[in-house]
Amino acid sequence: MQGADATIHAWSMDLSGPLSTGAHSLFVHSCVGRNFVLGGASAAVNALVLTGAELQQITADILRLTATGNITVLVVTAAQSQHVTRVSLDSAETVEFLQSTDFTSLDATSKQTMVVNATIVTNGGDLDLTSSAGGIDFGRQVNLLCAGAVVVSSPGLALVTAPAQWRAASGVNIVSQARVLGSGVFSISADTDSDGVGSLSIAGLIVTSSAVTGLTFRAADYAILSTVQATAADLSLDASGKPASTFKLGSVPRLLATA
Ligand SMILES: [Ca+2]
Repeated sequence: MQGADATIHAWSMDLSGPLSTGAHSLFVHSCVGRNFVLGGASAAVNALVLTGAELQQITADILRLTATGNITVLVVTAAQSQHVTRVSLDSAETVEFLQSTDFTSLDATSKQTMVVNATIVTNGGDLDLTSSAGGIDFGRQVNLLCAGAVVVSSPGLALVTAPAQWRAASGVNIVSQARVLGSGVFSISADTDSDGVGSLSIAGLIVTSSAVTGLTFRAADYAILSTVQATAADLSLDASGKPASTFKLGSVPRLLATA
């Protein structure tokens, strides 16, 4: 199979040789109600499983995995995902990231609340996490490390458990209402390559644990769209470090509350 969009609809799959759609997309659907597991080493799970080794056999521009059940993501290394420009996950229930992953770029959409319990790296592009009807829960010491832009979007709350670091080269957009739990520091760097492109947009963020000691934000620009309440934490806003950049305060639409 080479050079065209392709669709696989499967109850189970066992990929032992290369599968290439070249610059085109590969769509894999699980059967109705069947859960999907991406990554890890074992296919011995009662689900449609694409192991890390099988992922490494796939070459595609977009690899889109859809399930009417849950999608569980286990360990994926950069080598295993290197031939796929973008992995796209879409679950009618939940998407759970249980082990650390490293993709070129990634988008994940769940209908119910998404669970992110391990660090996600995108080494070549964007990271988009969306829950269409629930929230997004980030576990303790879960980092987002992104070569492009990070977008976190949900109608329900985004629960961030400090300590945590979100680092992106070209912007961080938190469309969800965020709550910061846990302890220690939650830091966001939205322009890690310090080229002046990388804004931090926050739709609302409230620290709800008195053990959170700091919010440390660095960005080329800020869009604070609603209340940021640091509670007992120190709030630090910094420019991104682009040479000759200046930090101007005074056009922030609402008050930054630290009490
Ligand atoms: Ca940048």
